[in-house]
Amino acid sequence: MTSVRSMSKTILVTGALGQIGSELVPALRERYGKDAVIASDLRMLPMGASAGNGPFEHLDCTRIRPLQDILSRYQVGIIYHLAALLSAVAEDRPQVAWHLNMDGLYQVLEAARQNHCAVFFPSSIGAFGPTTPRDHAPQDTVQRPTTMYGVTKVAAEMLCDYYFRRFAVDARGLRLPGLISHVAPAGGGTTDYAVEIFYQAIRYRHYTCFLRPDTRLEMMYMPDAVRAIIELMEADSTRLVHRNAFNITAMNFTPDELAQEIRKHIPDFVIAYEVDPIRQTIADSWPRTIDDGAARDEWGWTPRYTLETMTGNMLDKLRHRLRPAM
Ligand code: VAH
Repeated sequence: MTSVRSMSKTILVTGALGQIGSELVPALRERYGKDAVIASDLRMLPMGASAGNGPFEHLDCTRIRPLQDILSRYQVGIIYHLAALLSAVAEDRPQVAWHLNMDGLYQVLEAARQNHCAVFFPSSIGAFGPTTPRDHAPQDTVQRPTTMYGVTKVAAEMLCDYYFRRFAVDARGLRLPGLISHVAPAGGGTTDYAVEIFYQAIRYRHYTCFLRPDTRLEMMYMPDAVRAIIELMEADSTRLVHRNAFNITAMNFTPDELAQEIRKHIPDFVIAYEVDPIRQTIADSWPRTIDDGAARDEWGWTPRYTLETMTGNMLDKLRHRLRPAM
């Protein structure tokens, strides 16, 4: 087996209208051609939207028949399976989270097995728990998460490994940190503050944060995350020892440190704190920092954006779209 790309036919992306999909789909289309990438989502395309000028399919990936139908109709060779609930929503609706996050992945892996597809699966630092070392959490370590989101991510990592070992499904994945994007809003995660803060800083020069000022978490700017996903799927299979669930990160900071960085660009920006106990408990159950040495060694992962460059870029991009409130 060599790289996934060399054996690929068409690409299917589930959850394409979500936070990652909104930027991954255009990047994949740019790289492989617009008709080579089928975007799909449980949600319908908003009126007048063009799905980034390529094919779009309405798909509930927990149902295998329509999934199979798309795989054979488009001769799909790789599935980027992004459809999932994020941590805070999953805590609010644990039964729905289990159904979407687990049944969705199971059907995707089964369909991939039957149609000889490779699979990308996004795990998360949420796959760790309070008994994981809180600093420099290793690649291989204790994973006893206390959230439904984390439970589904650990089970999913194991299911991907199982499908590779048992059926040779080339299932690869990353443990992503909090993702920061100016394209799509975050949707129900614990790290959403690091996206919302930029919108509020430009509009109101004020943000009320739902995490404590000293809550340190790993983070990454979306262009780095999109590049990491593509690089992993193109990596030479023979170099991959882990294959699935690589720790990766680019930066870590606290809300207080992010606010200080924003203040370098917007000096009168003010941050206030109103802690949401549910999201704070989730954040406190995750490591503060992780070790991404395996990703660096096995497929050459290197982040490009730091806290400073990400902040400058986010503010530049958003200033073009948003007007400050009067
Ligand atoms: C969440 N952004 O907050 C996601 C992520 C690292 C956390 O998986 O749920």
